[in-house]
Amino acid sequence: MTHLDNTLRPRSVRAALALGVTALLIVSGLGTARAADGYRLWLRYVPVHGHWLERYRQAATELVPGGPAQPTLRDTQAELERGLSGMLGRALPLAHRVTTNGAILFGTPRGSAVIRSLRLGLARVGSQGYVIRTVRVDGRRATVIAGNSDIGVLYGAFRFLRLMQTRRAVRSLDIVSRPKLRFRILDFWDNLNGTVERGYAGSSIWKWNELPQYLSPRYTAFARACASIGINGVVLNNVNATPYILTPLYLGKIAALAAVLRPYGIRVYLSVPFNAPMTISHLKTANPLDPAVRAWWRAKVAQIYHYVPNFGGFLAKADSEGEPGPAQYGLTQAQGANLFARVLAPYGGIVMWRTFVYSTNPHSEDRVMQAYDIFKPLDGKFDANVILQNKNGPLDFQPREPFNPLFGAMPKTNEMMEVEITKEYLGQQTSLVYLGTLYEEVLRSDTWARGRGSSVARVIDGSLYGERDTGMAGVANIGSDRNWCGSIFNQSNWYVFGRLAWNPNASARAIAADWVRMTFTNNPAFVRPVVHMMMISREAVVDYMDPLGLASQMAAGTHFGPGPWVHPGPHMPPDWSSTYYSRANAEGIGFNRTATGSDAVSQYAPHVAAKFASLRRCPQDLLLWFHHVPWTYRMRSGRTLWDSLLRHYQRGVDTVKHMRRIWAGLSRYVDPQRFRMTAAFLASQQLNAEWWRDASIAYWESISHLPLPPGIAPPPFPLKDYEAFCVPYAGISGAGPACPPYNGPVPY
Ligand code: BDP
Repeated sequence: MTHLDNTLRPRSVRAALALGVTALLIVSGLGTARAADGYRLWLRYVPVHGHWLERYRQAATELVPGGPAQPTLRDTQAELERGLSGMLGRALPLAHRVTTNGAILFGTPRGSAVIRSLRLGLARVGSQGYVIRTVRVDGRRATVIAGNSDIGVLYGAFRFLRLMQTRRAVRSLDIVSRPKLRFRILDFWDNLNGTVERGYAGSSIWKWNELPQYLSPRYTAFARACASIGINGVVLNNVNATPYILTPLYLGKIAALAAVLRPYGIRVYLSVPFNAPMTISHLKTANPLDPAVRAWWRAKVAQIYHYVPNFGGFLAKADSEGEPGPAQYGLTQAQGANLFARVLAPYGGIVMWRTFVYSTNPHSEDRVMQAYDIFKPLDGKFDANVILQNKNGPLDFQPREPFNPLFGAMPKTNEMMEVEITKEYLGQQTSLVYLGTLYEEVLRSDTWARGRGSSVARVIDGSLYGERDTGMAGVANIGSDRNWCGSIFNQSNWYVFGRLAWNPNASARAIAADWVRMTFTNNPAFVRPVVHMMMISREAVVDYMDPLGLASQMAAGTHFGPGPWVHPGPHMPPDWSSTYYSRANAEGIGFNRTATGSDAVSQYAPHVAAKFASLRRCPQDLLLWFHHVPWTYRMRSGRTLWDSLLRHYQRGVDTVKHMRRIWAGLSRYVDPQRFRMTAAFLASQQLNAEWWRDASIAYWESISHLPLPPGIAPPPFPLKDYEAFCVPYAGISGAGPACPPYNGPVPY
């Protein structure tokens, strides 16, 4: 470890550190000792007390960097200093070799002869994993945090800090971890004018007008938070992309951002419009078969890599919701994707090609079947550096959907999963919905693609078909709000996304518990009820928005609040309307997707298809997704469908009330600022849930003409008031309000 001697002298370092640690705490972004306003996320590093403090102090006596002071290792050291001094209340001396029991040695075998000599079996952890082990060095007990790359070491350091943050024993460690997925990416739906499509946490965190000269400290704080959970890629701009992002003005800004993110292992990707050659350079066509178009993209990609040498690649939304794509030229999705793949391949770039594509004749086919029918026949036709990006379900990020049938259906094609972290369809900013359970539900769904045990997790981690390029993308919920995500609990969804992208088999409950401990407190009197609240929160929104397999019943445009009455019209395509999905009429409700209906069930493996197709065996929480069922149908509970449906709405409201009560009893464990915000948001969520319940019941009553079952209160307003009411500006970026001014009673 001579390298260290060349740069830093231990004794002077020790002195400098003692003086510097206070200053460090004051100036260091997430480490700032400020009011608990959520800015520090789960990286709060608050002081440890009692017997844990004693134990941890013994286990962390000095820091020993094992490698040259390159940016990533420097940041790792800074994080360990910040975390340990925050938690242990004292600065740790820096040493160039292990001198005391409790040393923390971190680095790579390449950078440190000691780490090399420890034979940690690092071959198992690949380029991004790590080993944390209690070892003896020169007769002293030390903890080694090692990886094959500096970034692996950084991930390991965050893991080590998490152990202390969540009060795990650290005396005798042997942790081996490597990411199961290669690409763990946040997709920002951020527009260059600072608005965020479906964003509910303020404006974009990318301050394009300030870049490249001014680099907000937020970028570094963001990068640290991402690295702490293993996120290694960021798509900077909206999938509904504008061409400006590809122009030199923006490439310069992107280069500056990429340089900030780079030490944290985060690569930058861009969403690109398929017709950019036409809009930027006035080519007559964007047809991928045209040599001029191919040359244009080749030159453009060369230019991008000139600005950003570690550029990650493209994300493409093509032939979808008005975006241009290969279908316009009569070409396949593979021909479109491969155009990008071939120009990116020489640089090692990838193409994330979304399967959220509409068929050219939208009226011809059940909306949820279109992607499968378009992509399945193209299996094997995509270049090796293309990854198809499937939304978790076949429709569009609804509170509950069955898994997307494309998972497992394309053995010769890379497939990654896209989920929304932003809660566009789940109550948006103020509702408390922990999405870990939603993600876990889809990851654990068994596709039966290669028989039992072919879970979606195994499709996307490559263990089913052996792909190398695997991944998961989450539509970010991050904005410029002080608390990053619009609410404290929304932070848990960023957190769980990262953790599941690292290990899609991890438990949503265990991750929730870690997050609660790091974000609030380790006191079990707080952790237990809050984790419980998080674990029931998603089912609550399903109950009061889209119970029993209903989907897409929200208000048009804003997607905020109920809109089961939204029907096709001159400005409302059928497959964007609610009635298209509910198919409710005087006899019953639900979409018949069995062989006597659209036959969407046939897109699943036979075992799964048979289960979904059987009225008796279909999971009841997906009943109306697959079946059109009479109102009088007897459910397994013995109640009629009508009775059961209405009770779900009530149950959803009751769960929110229950969550409110839980939170109300916890004020003594939480600082006032975060307590009050969460309490107020839960109050608003209850109103939202009641609005959903009442409006939905009023509407279904008008269709079924059945009396309300006992115990279900009649809605306070007539249906026409619910139909006329709307919240005009909920998460509609750039565009005007989604409804006319409304002057009647306010049901929310
Ligand atoms: C829909 C969103 C829309 C997105 C689209 C997409 O409402 O804003 O552009 O998904 O994923 O759910 O492309």
